Amino acid sequence: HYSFFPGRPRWPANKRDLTYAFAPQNGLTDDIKIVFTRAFDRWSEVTPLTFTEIASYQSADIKIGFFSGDHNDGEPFDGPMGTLAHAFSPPAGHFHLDGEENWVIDGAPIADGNFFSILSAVDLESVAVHEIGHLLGLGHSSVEDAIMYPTLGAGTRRVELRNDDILGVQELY
Ligand code: TQI
Ligand code: CA
Ligand code: ZN
Ligand code: ZN
Repeated sequence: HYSFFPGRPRWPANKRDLTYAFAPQNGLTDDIKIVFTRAFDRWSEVTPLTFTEIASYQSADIKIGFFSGDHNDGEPFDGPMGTLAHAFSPPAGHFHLDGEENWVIDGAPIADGNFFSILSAVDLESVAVHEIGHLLGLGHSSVEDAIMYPTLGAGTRRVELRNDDILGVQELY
């Protein structure tokens, strides 16, 4: 079953059109950005929310970036595996991904010259869909195939919202 964060934080009722931006220093390719577009679309399909990319990182509601190790928010990343990403509940909108993971898109590693191990491959879209759930106010679910279930096997892809995820987000919006 789905859950919410303590106090049930959510984006306010007068804010249904959310903007997002990528950290400028990350210099992300279009392939990577499209994965986030697909992940946001899954949630906008089942809610009155819309998500639009804007250029300004400063003024975006949702700020997405890849960071390594300590990145000054008190929750340092830890290299391959362990913590993959974290997102803060509404209305913080910070969405950080561990830049040291072996991220894959549609089964292919994001080319960056690092040593790549299939044993630690992490599907970027699966993590994006899960973290957006947190950004919208969902906590973890006890339903094993729900997007908001708290574990994901290495190399596993899980991107389709389940009924449990949909019922949870529709209770908020
Ligand atoms: N990051 C945790 C997560 O997003 C951060 C976290 C731990 C957390 N406890 C929490 C967030 C309680 C909200 C509430 O769940 S993670 C997965 C999954 C992670 C894990 O790096 O462990 C995904 C990030 F579900 F696969 F295990 C994304 Cl998809
Ligand atoms: Ca990590
Ligand atoms: Zn962070
Ligand atoms: Zn989670």
